[in-house]
Amino acid sequence: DIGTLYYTDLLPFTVTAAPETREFLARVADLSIEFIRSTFDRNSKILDFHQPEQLKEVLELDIPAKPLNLDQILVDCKDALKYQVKTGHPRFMNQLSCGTEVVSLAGEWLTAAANTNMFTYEIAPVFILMEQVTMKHMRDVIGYKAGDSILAPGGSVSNLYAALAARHKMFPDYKKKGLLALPGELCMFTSLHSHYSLMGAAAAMGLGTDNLIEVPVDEKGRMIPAELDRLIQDAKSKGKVPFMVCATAGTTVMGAFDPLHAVADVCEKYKLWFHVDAAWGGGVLLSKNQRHKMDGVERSNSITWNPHKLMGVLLQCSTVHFQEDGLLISCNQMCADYLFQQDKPYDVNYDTGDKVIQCGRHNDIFKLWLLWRSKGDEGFEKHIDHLFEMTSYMVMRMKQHPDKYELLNDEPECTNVCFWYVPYRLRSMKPGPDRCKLLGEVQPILKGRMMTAGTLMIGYQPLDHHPNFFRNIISSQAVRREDIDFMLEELDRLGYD
Ligand code: ABU
Repeated sequence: DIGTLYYTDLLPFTVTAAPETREFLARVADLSIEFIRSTFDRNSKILDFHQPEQLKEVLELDIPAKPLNLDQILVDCKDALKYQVKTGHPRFMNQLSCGTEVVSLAGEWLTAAANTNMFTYEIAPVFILMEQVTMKHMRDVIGYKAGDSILAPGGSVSNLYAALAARHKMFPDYKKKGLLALPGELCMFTSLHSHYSLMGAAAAMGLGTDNLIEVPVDEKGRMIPAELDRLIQDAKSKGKVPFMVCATAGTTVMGAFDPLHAVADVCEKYKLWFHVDAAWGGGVLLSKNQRHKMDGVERSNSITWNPHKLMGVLLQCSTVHFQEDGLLISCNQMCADYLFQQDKPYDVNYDTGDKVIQCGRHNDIFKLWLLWRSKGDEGFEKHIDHLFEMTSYMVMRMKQHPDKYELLNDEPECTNVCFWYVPYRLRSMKPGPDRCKLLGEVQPILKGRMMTAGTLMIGYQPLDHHPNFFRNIISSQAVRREDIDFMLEELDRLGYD
């Protein structure tokens, strides 16, 4: 019975403990497999919600002074999954990143076993080559003829890499001289509906959040290029120095795609860096039916694209691509000679660590590469098309009941379906500010009921002048028409009153 053993009875502490180690890991793998099985069981709950104080009561979280035996360690593993939200459940529609792709999970398991750092070819030879091949493939899909790419810890950091490169391209002396190298106050532009990470980049880079200038959007949430042009001129007239525009391909809430050709035209006119934040929408590039939404992306200088979103790769997997090769290293290189020796016994151009602002870099490539091998481009195209088919079905079903579901946008550009659920008592109320206020109050209450019931999860938020509304996200391959039918019935069951 391995339960009575301790960590010291396993490898590497006991060199003869291969069978015990195998048994322990097999039991952990069984727990993981059981979690996956129940994730896809539509009769299972998505979550067993507890308030934080209650959860602290039922979990044993303290770090002990003395070792615990493997029985307890296995109980800890089981409990951790017991109270975890099943983000791969077909009725979890809460987040842009969800779903459990089994092949990607296999890649993640083996990534953990390999436990390496991606900064040098020296210690990650296979994964570095995988990264090169996969990033080149993504650049080909984007339409870049050359370039460079890197995987970063999340879309926000990918966007930061793009902004750093943009500033470096225009002001290469900034790296050494800092603010003294700048002719004035730098500013960058993005849409009012863009991701908040652009604001974070402006703060982190020392521009100040006032120098992230937000461009108005149209009724679908797309940047208005004429407004971009006007705001650039306005900033210049005030003595500011524009250096970058970030268009969004798939805004976080409404899923809107900014018009990339028109934005590219403005960038060319003013000689500004053109970045596309396609963290969410980038996956449409893999579908012949959908990729027209990103026409013009090939004219960009850089693009963020998160395979952990529409492509369903396990968290986290974010990529940023540059049309110009050599810029990443020129911008970020610090030449730490204890790590990036130039006289290593292989071509050191394969070392990636000096291209990035971090030092240690997690292996996020294996789970992407393995999934892509298993699906091929063809499988990914079907994958993306399925998500959009499910979205169209949901919108069609909601339109059949306009009294119950009020759509913010009845032709979503991505798989975000934004709507208000209207409870019975508000259905006959006259439209106006009072009804609007009540509708905004109802959605969080309904969300609370979903979480308590554990049967459904959908996110909500306000936007501009709109009160709270639901944002339903379909980015999991597990979602079927029956889940959408269930979701509509469940909203009614939980929210009718
Ligand atoms: N990186 C933004 C993701 C936000 C969301 O999942 O809703």
